[in-house]
Amino acid sequence: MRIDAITIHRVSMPLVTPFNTAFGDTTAVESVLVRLQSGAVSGWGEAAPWRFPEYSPESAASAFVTGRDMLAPIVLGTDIPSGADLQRRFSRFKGNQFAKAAFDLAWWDLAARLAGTPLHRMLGGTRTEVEVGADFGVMESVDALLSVMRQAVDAGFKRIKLKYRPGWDLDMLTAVRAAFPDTVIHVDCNSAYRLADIPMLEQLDRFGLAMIEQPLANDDLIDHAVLQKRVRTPICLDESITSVDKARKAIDLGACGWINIKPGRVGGITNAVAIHDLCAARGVPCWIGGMLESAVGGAHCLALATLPNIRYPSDIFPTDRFYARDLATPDMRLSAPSVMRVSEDPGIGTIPDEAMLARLSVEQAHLVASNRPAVVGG
Ligand code: OSB
Ligand code: MG
Repeated sequence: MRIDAITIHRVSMPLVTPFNTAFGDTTAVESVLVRLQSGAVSGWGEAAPWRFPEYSPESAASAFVTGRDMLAPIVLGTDIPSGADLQRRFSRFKGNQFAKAAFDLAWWDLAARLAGTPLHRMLGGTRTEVEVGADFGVMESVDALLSVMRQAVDAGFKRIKLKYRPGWDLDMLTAVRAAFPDTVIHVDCNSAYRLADIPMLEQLDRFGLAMIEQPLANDDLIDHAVLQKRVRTPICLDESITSVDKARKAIDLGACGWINIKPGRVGGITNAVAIHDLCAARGVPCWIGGMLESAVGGAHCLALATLPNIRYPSDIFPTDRFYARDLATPDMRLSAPSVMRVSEDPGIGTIPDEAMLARLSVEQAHLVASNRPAVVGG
């Protein structure tokens, strides 16, 4: 379809409670929203690299500029027949996966809306209800963590993910396991450790964790393969998997037993589906990760989580877990304990609320194609 206009917003969404991880402590999530317009129909995408390049080398500010000055010009006024075509055009620019993802997600929402089809059906999803998990950051005390974990277990969450970093590590897990001997738990280290930490990481096998998420450097595959030979607990790669090629190399090296697929981190839905299919063919199970996106990004994650090789509850949360009010409508809600139902409306079934978008936007750009036939570049 021809892209007649593009709008890009950088937003800052205040959290109801800080989210503290090995890469930093955060009180507001910075995210980039892209709207691609074709005739009278618009599609929305979102990618949330956050304010600082702490999780990955990108920031919301860099993704906004990359989108406005580099990606939008090769999209505007041209016909984009497929996600693969969009990715081929973007491939002349290295990296910048979150910036690319915001456009790719918008393309998929637009394509599904133009077809009058829910996105999950267009992607070949095989379920309409998705399992989601509970997540807890580093808290002020272990007692505080135990009390929110009790609420989550009582509410029926089927797995709990705990952030893990120096100072919030083996002692915390020992207390958690004593209080919750049978709960499915995993830890997310957000790349806090190095091979020198193998003695500590080997001790994690004692806790019967479902997996250890991203223990080593954000751009590493080789050291994770070394570590995976030393621990029984499967490693789940998050930060390290930024492309289909990285996923293939991780599997070839034996660097992980699971892959967490985040559409933002891998450059969009086109690549997320390709990684999903590769992992399915290679027998590596996956789940969908999140970056505390608004319900726009959350709805895209839900659609991806309907794919068949998603085999563990995903990081998709109800709006009220992190936000007083969602940027988008409808917001995210559980349909049953630990379960969300995917929208049957065309596309993702979710759009930003105009007033919320105006209130939360830090900067925005609006580009309109001229009516002359465009020359395709790239
Ligand atoms: O590493 O998975 C991560 C949030 C922001 C940045 C990185 C990560 C996370 C989460 C998300 O852990 C948790 C959730 O969506 O519930
Ligand atoms: Mg993670």
